[in-house]
Amino acid sequence: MDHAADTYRTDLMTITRYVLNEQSRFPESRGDLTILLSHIVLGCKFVASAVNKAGLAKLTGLAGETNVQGEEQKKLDILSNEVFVNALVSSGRTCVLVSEEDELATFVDPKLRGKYCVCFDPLDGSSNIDCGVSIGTIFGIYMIKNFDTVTLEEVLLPGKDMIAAGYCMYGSSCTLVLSTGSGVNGFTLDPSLGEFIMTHPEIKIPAKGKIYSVNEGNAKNWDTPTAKYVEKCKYPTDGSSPKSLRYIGSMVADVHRTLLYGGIFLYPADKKSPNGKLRVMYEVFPMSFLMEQAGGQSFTGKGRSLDLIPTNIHERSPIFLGSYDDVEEIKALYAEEA
Ligand code: AHM
Ligand code: MG
Repeated sequence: MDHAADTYRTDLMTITRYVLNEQSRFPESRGDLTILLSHIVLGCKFVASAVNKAGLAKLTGLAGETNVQGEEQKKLDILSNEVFVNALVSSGRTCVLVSEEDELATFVDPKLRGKYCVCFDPLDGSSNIDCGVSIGTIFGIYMIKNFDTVTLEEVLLPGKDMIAAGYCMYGSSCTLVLSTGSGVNGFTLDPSLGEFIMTHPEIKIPAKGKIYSVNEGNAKNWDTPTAKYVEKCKYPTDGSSPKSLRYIGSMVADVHRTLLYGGIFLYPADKKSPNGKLRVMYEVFPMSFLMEQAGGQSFTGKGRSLDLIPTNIHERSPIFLGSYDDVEEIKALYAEEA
């Protein structure tokens, strides 16, 4: 009998092994995406460690700067942005970086350029940093043909053109969820090994869920379809049970729960914010890509989220994403309105 195997799993599917396996399905691949992803994974491990130590290292608190959206920036946001910019540039596989924390896109020095454009929010959910609630990194990756001469206009691409997307959640454990366009897999950081191990293979979102997730404090400014939908969640008229409300206020955590348990996450337009709050290129697109890859869907109130074509790198859009059938319901309410 194999005693070691009784106590320990000894054949581990690390994220590196998984990505290399994926690469071997494309014999012509030169391993560029594998290298890029390993640099992103390094960035996630660094930020995970910094988040864990934040209280201890006195990294929390305001750094006295404001970011592009005029929000106060926390020290951990700045640190995380630096970590990812350095990791991405030094991979030698990127040409343009779009970060929530930087007003302008970063064009990588031609000597270090590669074919990928990475859009990312280095530390999302900043209002949750100081109280130790889950926060995360979100990223989406495009391949750019003419990367030597790439211009800003050439990276304003629809989300459906992304070739990979993912997020890393710094929560009770550190979980990285990734799709390279053939399904979604989840990996959990084993701190003793310093490796992400596959713990959630082939994630599929339930077709219908029992949870809705929205900031109800904005209800007085909602449009009719959103208001009607949330009313139906609480007072269903078809004999079904009311849905439960869960809202963390960290997109990564709210989307992660939605992906695993099913249900719907909404950040709608409202009278004060006609485009909602969440940013198209590094929040809406990567999460919508993952949802579709897991069998769910994502809607903007007008159409499929991944069909949007951004006109600037920090553009915002309303978003409704999650279980296929739940999103169908909100789509029907918007169709009634049209
Ligand atoms: P941030 O980029 O400033 O952290 O804001 C994004 C966050 C998302 O994680 C979350 O879904 C949303 O803001 C919550 O907003 P609100 O506090 O308005 O409910
Ligand atoms: Mg954000």
